[in-house]
Amino acid sequence: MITQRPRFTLDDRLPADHLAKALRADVASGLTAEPKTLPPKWFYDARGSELFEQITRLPEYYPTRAEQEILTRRAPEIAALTRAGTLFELGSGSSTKTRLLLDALTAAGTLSCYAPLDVSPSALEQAGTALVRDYPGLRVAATVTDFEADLTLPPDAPGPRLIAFLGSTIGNLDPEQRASFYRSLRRTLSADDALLLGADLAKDPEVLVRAYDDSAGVTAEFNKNVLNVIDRELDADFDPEAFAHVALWNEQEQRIEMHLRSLRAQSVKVPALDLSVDFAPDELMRTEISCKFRRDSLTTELAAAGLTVRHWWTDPAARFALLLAVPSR
Ligand code: SAH
Ligand code: AVI
Repeated sequence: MITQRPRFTLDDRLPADHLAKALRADVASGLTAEPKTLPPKWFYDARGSELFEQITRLPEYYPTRAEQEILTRRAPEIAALTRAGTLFELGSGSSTKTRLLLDALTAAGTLSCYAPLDVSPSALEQAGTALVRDYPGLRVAATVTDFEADLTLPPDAPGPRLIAFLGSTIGNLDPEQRASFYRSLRRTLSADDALLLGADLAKDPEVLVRAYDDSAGVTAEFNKNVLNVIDRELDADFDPEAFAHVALWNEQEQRIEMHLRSLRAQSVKVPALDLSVDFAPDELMRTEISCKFRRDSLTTELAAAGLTVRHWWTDPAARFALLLAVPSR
Protein backbone atom coordinates (compact mmCIF):
# COMPACT_ATOMS: atom_id res chain seq x y z
CA MET A 1 0.00 0.00 0.00
CA ILE A 2 1.32 3.48 -0.83
CA THR A 3 0.85 5.99 1.98
CA GLN A 4 1.18 9.62 1.06
CA ARG A 5 2.67 12.32 3.29
CA PRO A 6 0.07 15.02 3.96
CA ARG A 7 1.02 18.13 1.98
CA PHE A 8 0.08 20.46 4.85
CA THR A 9 1.44 19.86 8.35
CA LEU A 10 1.11 22.13 11.38
CA ASP A 11 3.67 21.53 14.10
CA ASP A 12 3.09 23.31 17.41
CA ARG A 13 6.54 23.92 18.88
CA LEU A 14 5.31 26.10 21.74
CA PRO A 15 5.12 24.24 25.07
CA ALA A 16 1.56 23.44 26.21
CA ASP A 17 1.81 26.03 29.01
CA HIS A 18 3.39 28.70 26.77
CA LEU A 19 0.38 31.00 26.72
CA ALA A 20 -0.07 30.73 30.45
CA LYS A 21 3.61 31.15 31.33
CA ALA A 22 4.94 33.62 28.73
CA LEU A 23 1.86 35.90 28.75
CA ARG A 24 1.83 35.88 32.56
CA ALA A 25 5.52 36.83 32.68
CA ASP A 26 5.11 39.62 30.10
CA VAL A 27 1.99 41.03 31.77
CA ALA A 28 3.54 40.83 35.25
CA SER A 29 6.69 42.69 34.22
CA GLY A 30 5.03 45.07 31.72
CA LEU A 31 2.18 46.24 33.96
CA THR A 32 4.44 46.84 36.95
CA ALA A 33 7.03 48.78 34.89
CA GLU A 34 7.18 52.54 34.67
CA PRO A 35 5.95 53.42 32.05
CA LYS A 36 3.70 50.38 31.52
CA THR A 37 4.32 48.33 28.35
CA LEU A 38 3.08 45.15 26.67
CA PRO A 39 4.90 43.24 23.88
CA PRO A 40 3.12 43.37 20.49
CA LYS A 41 3.17 39.60 19.89
CA TRP A 42 0.08 39.25 22.12
CA PHE A 43 -2.08 41.15 19.59
CA TYR A 44 -2.31 38.08 17.39
CA ASP A 45 -5.05 35.79 18.68
CA ALA A 46 -7.57 34.75 15.97
CA ARG A 47 -9.39 38.12 16.20
CA GLY A 48 -6.12 40.09 16.21
CA SER A 49 -4.83 38.24 13.15
CA GLU A 50 -8.12 38.99 11.36
CA LEU A 51 -7.91 42.69 12.36
CA PHE A 52 -4.33 42.87 11.05
CA GLU A 53 -5.57 41.53 7.69
CA GLN A 54 -8.16 44.34 7.66
CA ILE A 55 -5.38 46.85 8.42
CA THR A 56 -3.44 45.70 5.36
CA ARG A 57 -6.39 46.74 3.18
CA LEU A 58 -6.86 50.23 4.72
CA PRO A 59 -6.22 53.21 2.42
CA GLU A 60 -3.89 54.78 5.02
CA TYR A 61 -1.79 51.63 5.64
CA TYR A 62 0.60 51.79 2.67
CA PRO A 63 3.34 49.26 3.78
CA THR A 64 1.57 46.13 2.53
CA ARG A 65 0.84 47.62 -0.89
CA ALA A 66 4.34 49.10 -1.21
CA GLU A 67 6.00 45.76 -0.39
CA GLN A 68 3.60 44.00 -2.74
CA GLU A 69 4.69 46.38 -5.54
CA ILE A 70 8.34 45.45 -4.95
CA LEU A 71 7.60 41.73 -4.84
CA THR A 72 5.50 41.91 -8.01
CA ARG A 73 8.49 43.39 -9.85
CA ARG A 74 11.33 41.53 -8.18
CA ALA A 75 10.11 38.03 -7.31
CA PRO A 76 11.45 36.43 -10.53
CA GLU A 77 14.87 38.04 -9.87
CA ILE A 78 14.80 36.85 -6.25
CA ALA A 79 13.97 33.32 -7.42
CA ALA A 80 16.84 33.39 -9.94
CA LEU A 81 19.31 34.79 -7.39
CA THR A 82 18.46 32.37 -4.58
CA ARG A 83 17.27 29.21 -6.39
CA ALA A 84 15.62 28.34 -3.07
CA GLY A 85 14.63 24.75 -2.36
CA THR A 86 12.84 25.72 0.87
CA LEU A 87 11.20 29.06 1.58
CA PHE A 88 10.95 29.74 5.31
CA GLU A 89 8.87 32.70 6.44
CA LEU A 90 8.92 34.27 9.90
CA GLY A 91 5.70 35.91 11.13
CA SER A 92 3.99 34.75 7.94
CA GLY A 93 0.39 35.69 8.92
CA SER A 94 -1.92 35.09 5.93
CA SER A 95 1.05 34.49 3.54
CA THR A 96 -0.76 36.64 0.96
CA LYS A 97 2.27 38.52 -0.44
CA THR A 98 4.29 35.32 -0.17
CA ARG A 99 2.29 33.95 -3.10
CA LEU A 100 4.35 36.19 -5.40
CA LEU A 101 7.52 34.42 -4.18
CA LEU A 102 5.87 31.00 -4.38
CA ASP A 103 4.79 31.71 -7.98
CA ALA A 104 8.31 32.77 -8.98
CA LEU A 105 10.10 29.93 -7.17
CA THR A 106 7.66 27.38 -8.58
CA ALA A 107 8.17 28.77 -12.09
CA ALA A 108 11.96 28.55 -11.58
CA GLY A 109 11.45 24.88 -10.67
CA THR A 110 13.61 24.93 -7.51
CA LEU A 111 11.06 25.02 -4.67
CA SER A 112 9.96 21.87 -2.87
CA CYS A 113 8.73 23.19 0.48
CA TYR A 114 7.24 26.31 2.06
CA ALA A 115 7.77 26.52 5.82
CA PRO A 116 5.84 29.37 7.51
CA LEU A 117 6.45 30.12 11.21
CA ASP A 118 4.10 32.22 13.33
CA VAL A 119 2.79 32.56 16.91
CA SER A 120 -0.75 32.48 15.54
CA PRO A 121 -2.05 28.92 14.92
CA SER A 122 -5.25 30.27 13.31
CA ALA A 123 -3.28 32.31 10.75
CA LEU A 124 -1.09 29.29 9.89
CA GLU A 125 -4.08 26.96 9.63
CA GLN A 126 -5.98 29.27 7.26
CA ALA A 127 -2.96 30.13 5.13
CA GLY A 128 -1.76 26.51 4.88
CA THR A 129 -5.16 25.14 3.89
CA ALA A 130 -5.55 27.73 1.12
CA LEU A 131 -1.98 27.28 -0.15
CA VAL A 132 -2.11 23.50 -0.63
CA ARG A 133 -5.42 23.99 -2.45
CA ASP A 134 -3.93 26.63 -4.79
CA TYR A 135 -0.42 25.10 -5.25
CA PRO A 136 -1.00 21.41 -6.09
CA GLY A 137 2.71 20.41 -6.04
CA LEU A 138 3.71 22.31 -2.91
CA ARG A 139 4.41 20.90 0.55
CA VAL A 140 3.58 23.33 3.38
CA ALA A 141 5.27 22.57 6.72
CA ALA A 142 3.97 25.18 9.18
CA THR A 143 5.28 25.72 12.72
CA VAL A 144 3.70 27.56 15.63
CA THR A 145 6.62 29.20 17.41
CA ASP A 146 7.97 32.46 18.82
CA PHE A 147 10.83 33.58 16.56
CA GLU A 148 12.32 35.63 19.40
CA ALA A 149 12.65 32.55 21.61
CA ASP A 150 13.43 29.82 19.06
CA LEU A 151 14.77 30.32 15.55
CA THR A 152 15.96 26.78 14.80
CA LEU A 153 15.22 25.88 11.20
CA PRO A 154 15.30 22.18 10.26
CA PRO A 155 18.79 21.61 8.76
CA ASP A 156 17.47 18.76 6.57
CA ALA A 157 15.09 21.05 4.63
CA PRO A 158 16.06 21.03 0.94
CA GLY A 159 18.46 23.92 0.28
CA PRO A 160 19.31 26.53 -0.54
CA ARG A 161 17.10 28.01 2.13
CA LEU A 162 15.52 31.45 1.72
CA ILE A 163 14.29 33.02 4.96
CA ALA A 164 11.69 35.71 4.31
CA PHE A 165 10.78 38.19 7.04
CA LEU A 166 8.26 40.50 5.40
CA GLY A 167 5.94 43.33 6.35
CA SER A 168 8.56 45.22 8.43
CA THR A 169 7.78 43.06 11.47
CA ILE A 170 11.52 43.58 12.17
CA GLY A 171 10.49 47.14 13.12
CA ASN A 172 8.41 45.82 16.02
CA LEU A 173 11.69 44.91 17.74
CA ASP A 174 13.91 47.51 19.44
CA PRO A 175 17.62 47.76 18.45
CA GLU A 176 18.71 45.33 21.20
CA GLN A 177 16.03 42.77 20.29
CA ARG A 178 16.98 43.14 16.61
CA ALA A 179 20.67 42.53 17.33
CA SER A 180 19.86 39.36 19.24
CA PHE A 181 17.43 38.24 16.50
CA TYR A 182 20.05 38.77 13.73
CA ARG A 183 22.66 36.85 15.73
CA SER A 184 20.35 33.83 16.19
CA LEU A 185 19.42 33.97 12.53
CA ARG A 186 23.06 34.17 11.44
CA ARG A 187 23.86 31.09 13.56
CA THR A 188 21.20 29.03 11.79
CA LEU A 189 22.16 30.12 8.22
CA SER A 190 24.47 28.08 5.96
CA ALA A 191 26.75 29.71 3.38
CA ASP A 192 24.28 29.33 0.50
CA ASP A 193 21.18 30.50 2.44
CA ALA A 194 19.78 34.02 2.20
CA LEU A 195 17.57 36.43 4.15
CA LEU A 196 14.83 38.44 2.41
CA LEU A 197 13.92 41.28 4.75
CA GLY A 198 11.09 43.82 4.32
CA ALA A 199 11.63 47.18 6.06
CA ASP A 200 9.44 50.25 6.21
CA LEU A 201 11.44 53.44 5.52
CA ALA A 202 11.49 56.72 7.48
CA LYS A 203 9.20 59.32 5.90
CA ASP A 204 6.88 62.27 6.60
CA PRO A 205 5.59 61.73 10.18
CA GLU A 206 2.07 62.78 9.12
CA VAL A 207 1.89 59.90 6.64
CA LEU A 208 3.20 57.54 9.31
CA VAL A 209 0.76 58.62 12.02
CA ARG A 210 -2.19 58.32 9.60
CA ALA A 211 -1.10 54.74 8.76
CA TYR A 212 -1.37 53.85 12.47
CA ASP A 213 -4.49 55.88 13.30
CA ASP A 214 -6.88 55.15 10.46
CA SER A 215 -10.19 56.92 10.04
CA ALA A 216 -12.25 53.69 10.20
CA GLY A 217 -10.83 52.85 13.65
CA VAL A 218 -9.54 49.38 12.71
CA THR A 219 -6.07 50.00 14.18
CA ALA A 220 -7.72 51.25 17.38
CA GLU A 221 -9.65 47.98 17.63
CA PHE A 222 -6.47 45.98 16.89
CA ASN A 223 -4.64 47.88 19.64
CA LYS A 224 -7.41 47.35 22.21
CA ASN A 225 -7.65 43.66 21.31
CA VAL A 226 -4.59 42.97 23.47
CA LEU A 227 -6.78 43.81 26.48
CA ASN A 228 -9.32 41.17 25.40
CA VAL A 229 -6.49 38.63 25.18
CA ILE A 230 -5.36 39.41 28.74
CA ASP A 231 -8.95 39.35 30.03
CA ARG A 232 -9.60 35.96 28.43
CA GLU A 233 -6.28 34.26 29.23
CA LEU A 234 -5.58 35.71 32.68
CA ASP A 235 -9.15 36.38 33.78
CA ALA A 236 -8.38 40.11 34.06
CA ASP A 237 -11.06 42.83 34.05
CA PHE A 238 -9.70 45.37 31.56
CA ASP A 239 -12.55 47.36 29.99
CA PRO A 240 -11.31 48.17 26.46
CA GLU A 241 -13.83 51.05 26.34
CA ALA A 242 -11.98 52.72 29.22
CA PHE A 243 -8.89 53.19 27.01
CA ALA A 244 -8.25 55.28 23.89
CA HIS A 245 -5.98 54.34 20.99
CA VAL A 246 -2.95 56.63 20.57
CA ALA A 247 -0.40 56.56 17.69
CA LEU A 248 2.54 58.95 17.87
CA TRP A 249 5.85 59.53 16.10
CA ASN A 250 8.94 59.38 18.32
CA GLU A 251 11.47 61.49 16.38
CA GLN A 252 14.39 60.63 18.67
CA GLU A 253 13.93 56.85 18.27
CA GLN A 254 12.62 57.10 14.66
CA ARG A 255 9.60 54.98 15.45
CA ILE A 256 5.83 54.98 15.57
CA GLU A 257 4.54 54.06 19.00
CA MET A 258 1.08 52.72 19.74
CA HIS A 259 -0.24 53.32 23.23
CA LEU A 260 -3.47 52.83 25.14
CA ARG A 261 -4.47 55.94 27.12
CA SER A 262 -6.47 55.42 30.29
CA LEU A 263 -9.61 57.56 30.03
CA ARG A 264 -9.94 57.83 33.82
CA ALA A 265 -8.40 56.77 37.10
CA GLN A 266 -8.98 53.03 37.27
CA SER A 267 -7.80 49.87 38.91
CA VAL A 268 -7.52 46.67 36.86
CA LYS A 269 -7.43 43.24 38.49
CA VAL A 270 -5.39 40.36 37.07
CA PRO A 271 -6.39 37.46 39.37
CA ALA A 272 -4.10 34.92 37.64
CA LEU A 273 -1.19 37.07 38.83
CA ASP A 274 -2.72 38.18 42.09
CA LEU A 275 -2.15 41.69 40.77
CA SER A 276 -4.10 44.95 40.90
CA VAL A 277 -2.83 47.65 38.54
CA ASP A 278 -3.64 51.35 38.99
CA PHE A 279 -3.93 53.68 36.00
CA ALA A 280 -3.93 57.47 36.39
CA PRO A 281 -6.19 59.55 34.10
CA ASP A 282 -4.42 59.96 30.70
CA GLU A 283 -1.69 57.50 31.65
CA LEU A 284 -0.15 55.88 28.56
CA MET A 285 0.62 52.17 28.29
CA ARG A 286 2.88 51.38 25.28
CA THR A 287 1.69 48.38 23.27
CA GLU A 288 3.88 48.49 20.13
CA ILE A 289 6.88 50.15 18.55
CA SER A 290 7.23 50.21 14.78
CA CYS A 291 10.74 51.40 13.90
CA LYS A 292 11.31 53.04 10.52
CA PHE A 293 14.60 52.47 8.71
CA ARG A 294 17.29 54.09 6.55
CA ARG A 295 19.50 52.17 4.16
CA ASP A 296 22.84 52.99 5.84
CA SER A 297 21.90 52.15 9.41
CA LEU A 298 19.98 48.98 8.49
CA THR A 299 22.94 47.75 6.38
CA THR A 300 25.28 48.51 9.29
CA GLU A 301 23.21 46.68 11.91
CA LEU A 302 22.97 43.59 9.68
CA ALA A 303 26.73 43.70 8.99
CA ALA A 304 27.40 43.81 12.74
CA ALA A 305 25.68 40.40 12.97
CA GLY A 306 27.55 38.93 10.00
CA LEU A 307 24.96 39.54 7.28
CA THR A 308 25.94 41.33 4.06
CA VAL A 309 23.26 43.18 2.10
CA ARG A 310 23.61 42.14 -1.56
CA HIS A 311 20.47 43.72 -3.05
CA TRP A 312 18.24 46.62 -2.01
CA TRP A 313 14.99 47.28 -3.83
CA THR A 314 12.30 49.89 -3.10
CA ASP A 315 8.85 50.65 -4.48
CA PRO A 316 8.75 53.55 -7.01
CA ALA A 317 7.73 56.01 -4.25
CA ALA A 318 10.62 54.77 -2.00
CA ARG A 319 8.30 54.15 0.96
CA PHE A 320 9.41 50.59 1.67
CA ALA A 321 12.55 48.47 1.06
CA LEU A 322 13.11 44.79 0.44
CA LEU A 323 16.67 43.58 0.86
CA LEU A 324 18.47 40.34 0.17
CA ALA A 325 21.30 39.56 2.60
CA VAL A 326 23.73 36.63 2.77
CA PRO A 327 26.12 35.38 5.48
CA SER A 328 29.29 37.52 5.39
CA ARG A 329 32.43 35.62 4.41
N1 SAH B 1 4.17 38.82 7.25
C1 SAH B 1 2.78 39.23 7.16
C2 SAH B 1 2.14 39.42 8.54
C3 SAH B 1 2.69 40.56 9.35
S1 SAH B 1 1.80 40.75 10.88
C4 SAH B 1 2.68 40.49 6.36
O1 SAH B 1 3.71 41.02 5.94
O2 SAH B 1 1.56 40.95 6.10
C5 SAH B 1 2.98 40.11 12.01
C6 SAH B 1 2.92 38.60 12.07
O3 SAH B 1 3.98 38.13 12.89
C7 SAH B 1 1.62 38.08 12.70
O4 SAH B 1 1.11 37.02 11.93
C8 SAH B 1 2.04 37.62 14.09
O5 SAH B 1 1.26 36.55 14.57
C9 SAH B 1 3.49 37.24 13.86
N2 SAH B 1 4.35 37.43 15.04
C10 SAH B 1 4.48 38.53 15.81
N3 SAH B 1 5.39 38.34 16.78
C11 SAH B 1 5.85 37.06 16.61
C12 SAH B 1 6.82 36.26 17.28
N4 SAH B 1 7.49 36.74 18.34
N5 SAH B 1 7.05 35.00 16.83
C13 SAH B 1 6.36 34.51 15.74
N6 SAH B 1 5.44 35.22 15.07
C14 SAH B 1 5.19 36.48 15.48
C1 AVI C 1 3.22 43.61 11.86
N1 AVI C 1 3.72 44.98 11.97
C2 AVI C 1 4.87 45.19 11.09
C3 AVI C 1 2.70 46.01 11.84
C4 AVI C 1 3.37 47.41 11.87
O1 AVI C 1 3.12 48.17 10.93
O2 AVI C 1 4.15 47.68 12.78
C5 AVI C 1 1.66 45.90 12.93
C6 AVI C 1 0.70 47.05 12.94
N2 AVI C 1 0.43 47.78 13.99
C7 AVI C 1 -0.46 48.70 13.66
N3 AVI C 1 -0.75 48.59 12.39
C8 AVI C 1 -0.06 47.54 11.92
